Amino acid sequence: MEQHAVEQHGKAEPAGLDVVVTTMASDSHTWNLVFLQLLLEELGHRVTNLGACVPDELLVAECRRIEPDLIVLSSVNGHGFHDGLRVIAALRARPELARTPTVIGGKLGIDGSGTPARQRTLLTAGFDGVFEEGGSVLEFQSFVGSLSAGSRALPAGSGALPARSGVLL
Ligand code: B12
Repeated sequence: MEQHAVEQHGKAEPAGLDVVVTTMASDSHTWNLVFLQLLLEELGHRVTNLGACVPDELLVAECRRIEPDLIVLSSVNGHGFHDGLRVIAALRARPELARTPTVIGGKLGIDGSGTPARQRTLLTAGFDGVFEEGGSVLEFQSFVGSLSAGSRALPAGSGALPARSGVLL
């Protein structure tokens, strides 16, 4: 299926972040992406929303092209954990995306709000934040607030999470 990236700039401010919002290959839900786009634009950031069912190759290619300050993966169909592990490996394999702040959130499995072990696995695989159901949006907002447009990557070795990332275990 042909994919088209939709760029919208909303209330973007010069100091705002360039953010890629996307789901992954298996997931056809879209309102989660619309919600995240509107939230981020309301916070003053520029969003490229790649839409639903994004193949891994396209996702990586668009992130390489855009060189965003933040990549936000959202999944709600229950496959997010497995899709996320595959996609973060593909992103981190690219030198230019190896340190780009990248988070995942939504309903990542079929067992409710997730487990510390699942979050830890995702963090170990390379995510900088995991935001599953239950208060995750406020924690996500704090995480985004902790990033600045100038710092295009977290410090080296930072499997380290910003203190407010909602994944402190
Ligand atoms: C509408 C819908 C569909 C529509 C989607 C249409 C569309 N264009 O989007 C259709 C009919 C296509 C569909 C299909 C399926 N669906 Co459906 N769907 C829903 C439904 C009813 C609403 C989803 C929605 O739009 N919510 C509104 C948005 C705004 O909310 P949200 O998606 O929950 O996102 C919020 C949070 O999760 C969070 N969030 C999400 N991502 C992220 C990321 C970050 C970083 C952060 C901070 C927060 C965050 O923020 C959002 C706002 O609070 C939900 C049930 C429900 N009530 O939630 C099921 C639901 C998501 N679907 C489900 C399932 C199983 C399926 C199917 C597998 C069903 C099937 N057997 O075919 C398929 C999967 C298709 C696919 N390939 O992905 C399950 C998922 C189970 C799970 N994860 O535990 C749900 C939860 C229903 C259920 N209770 O079982 N679905």
